[in-house]
Amino acid sequence: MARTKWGQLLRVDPLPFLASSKNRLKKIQRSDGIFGFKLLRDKSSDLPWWICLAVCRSLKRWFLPALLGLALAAATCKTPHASTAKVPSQIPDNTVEIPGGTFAMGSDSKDANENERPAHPVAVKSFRLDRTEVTVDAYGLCVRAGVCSEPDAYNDQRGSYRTFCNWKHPQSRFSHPINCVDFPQAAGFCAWAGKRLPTEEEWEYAARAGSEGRTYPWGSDKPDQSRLNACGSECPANLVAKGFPRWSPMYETDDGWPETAPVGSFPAGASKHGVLDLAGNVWEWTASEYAAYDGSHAEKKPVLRGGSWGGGDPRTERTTNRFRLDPSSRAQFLGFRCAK
Ligand SMILES: [Ca+2]
Repeated sequence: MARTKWGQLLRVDPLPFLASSKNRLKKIQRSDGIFGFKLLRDKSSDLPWWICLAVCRSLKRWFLPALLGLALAAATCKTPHASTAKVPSQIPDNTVEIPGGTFAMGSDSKDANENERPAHPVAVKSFRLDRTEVTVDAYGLCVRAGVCSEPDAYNDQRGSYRTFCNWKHPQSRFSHPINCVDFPQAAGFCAWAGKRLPTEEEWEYAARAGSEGRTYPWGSDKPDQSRLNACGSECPANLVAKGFPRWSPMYETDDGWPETAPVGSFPAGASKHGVLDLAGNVWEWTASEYAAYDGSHAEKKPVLRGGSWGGGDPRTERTTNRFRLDPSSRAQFLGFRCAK
């Protein structure tokens, strides 16, 4: 343990540490006389967080300063790398600009569920949204970088539902949306890519074309095999063949994809700003926890939007439809896109 003029709790001497790495230490002095260091980490560093522990001025007041130092270190040094990380060069920027504005969020229409009511004005600042859902290929880069964990079916579903997880078929489904990811995995990928998950407000604003208030991303026409990948005539037979119950399709035509489709396969379903697959393919995690629009209750569950390849009811594909799950949920219907 090194000794410095600032005390005896310093675990390393910062000078040789600075000389031998790309990390930088910033000296911190609190108003109550406590000294310490904040580590400005290089992304590639694997140095443990305790190296950032604050230094006390003397042993006379060791307990409280050490406690404060520990809290300071945990708050500043153990934040995700991505907040200061460079965007991985392998990830192309496929975002589109969504100009800000005010729109009526939610719906009072006869098709609206209770949690979509009442429609209410919301202002959204300009932001950028991924044009497509995050693919198996892109997510794989994050896994191979050692940042993201592998997707899988959720808990007791693993045995039977694993076949639907695109991660298990990386060669044939590299351009399909990554699915079977929980909320932390989705948020972690976006952070690694220098982005974030969109809020629920941003998602709906983009899907509705703001004040145009579209019922579906493409307009008001009912969903069909040309607009999205939902459960068409191709879907029930595939489920039965894999040993699952048959369920009713959304439309009686074949959209070509019994499970997920490569992202961007339905250009006729694009939003006003060219965002693809906002309806169908996979439900998309948002950054927002569920709260009733009337303020009556809230839940610690992220909201998902957009419907999926398994959707049999066209109402689930509406731009105002809301779905929420426990953040640890993973399923073949769940994916995401990022924003910034
Ligand atoms: Ca389909």
